[in-house]
Amino acid sequence: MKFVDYVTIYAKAGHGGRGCISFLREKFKPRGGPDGGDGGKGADIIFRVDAQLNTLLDHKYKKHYKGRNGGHGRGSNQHGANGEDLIIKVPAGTVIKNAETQEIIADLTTDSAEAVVLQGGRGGKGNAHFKSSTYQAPKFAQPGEDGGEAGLILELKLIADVGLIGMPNAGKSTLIGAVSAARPKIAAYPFTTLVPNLGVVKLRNYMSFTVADIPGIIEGAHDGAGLGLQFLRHAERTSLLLHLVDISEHIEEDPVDILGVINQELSFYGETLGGKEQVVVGTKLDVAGAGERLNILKQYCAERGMPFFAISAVAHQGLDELVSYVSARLTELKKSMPVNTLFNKCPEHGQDSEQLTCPEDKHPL
Ligand SMILES: Nc1nc2c(ncn2[C@@H]2O[C@H](COP(=O)(O)OP(=O)(O)OP(=O)(O)O)[C@@H](O)[C@H]2O)c(=O)[nH]1
Ligand SMILES: [Mg+2]
Repeated sequence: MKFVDYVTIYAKAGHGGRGCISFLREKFKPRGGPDGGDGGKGADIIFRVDAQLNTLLDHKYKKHYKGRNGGHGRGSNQHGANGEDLIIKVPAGTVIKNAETQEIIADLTTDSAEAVVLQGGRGGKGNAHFKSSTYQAPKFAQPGEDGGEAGLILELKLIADVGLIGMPNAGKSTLIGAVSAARPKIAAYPFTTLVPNLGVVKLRNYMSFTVADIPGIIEGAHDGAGLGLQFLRHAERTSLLLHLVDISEHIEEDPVDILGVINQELSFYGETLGGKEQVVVGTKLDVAGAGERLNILKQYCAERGMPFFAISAVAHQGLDELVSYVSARLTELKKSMPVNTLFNKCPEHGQDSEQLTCPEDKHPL
């Protein structure tokens, strides 16, 4: 399926129905008084997460959404029908922004989470409302109000605990394939992965964490080289980055230089990634030969107190150690971070669900 993670759409909520001007006329009630009903409310535009979705593809082709208008009020105090709300389904991790102001309107991260992004217009009041002791026969009613309308940017930022980053061919997809049920394409040429893959790593103690395999990055990516930096948005919400560096014997480039190039690109992307905690992973241990490149990288990390693991995803070496470390570290990070994608958040106040109530108003989570 095609992966789309950025679209611009236009949406308009429904217009409120007109209030009615009417007077009761019955055989023995010649002046029955005003009985014009109110107009119905226009449809709201609501965005809702559908866990089955993992792309914004639908919105690439359908770009205009319009909510139904409210029905007009009628005589005999009949209220116009409310326009049925228009629900637009999006994948978990969708950020909705106003296209003009770039303001974030909603960030929908959990299944079934929803947000009213544009309000339907209020229905107008019918003339029955305007009757008073001095004004018995009002000949006016309110028109319905306009519904909100706006250009909206939908941006998908995948929800994953761990992001795999590194040069093309570093072995990112092979790793995710070895530790999860994900089966991405793997090949001996750069840019095999063109869109991110998600995998769930299940541990023996029934814990699990999610990993995002991000397409490879090369020097100059911030200037558009290779696939650019666009896919790094999917690493933004992760708690930990696994930085994969190929340590095979036949590669000439210094592994520390490779690490530096990628980290430079991450800092070009911004603080969210440049400052994120990393675990350095030397890959393809089975073809590391005498281990010269392995040792250079290992020593570099040791000197800087950076966690380092050497693995072979093909020969299944070092994977258990890496997975155990990542799982333990995520648990620690979870404790120290009050708001994190690992938690269910209070939909109203973004509070950590490990607490029993949201302190804002003490409602249970
Ligand atoms: N010998 C050996 N080869 C590996 C290992 N891991 C990956 N490879 C090979 O390295 C090549 C690239 O692996 P991928 O997993 O596709 O690399 P990637 O980082 O996902 O690459 P891009 O998607 O292009 O960014 C493939 O030919 C893999 O078979 C490993 O542990 N040992
Ligand atoms: Mg790949």
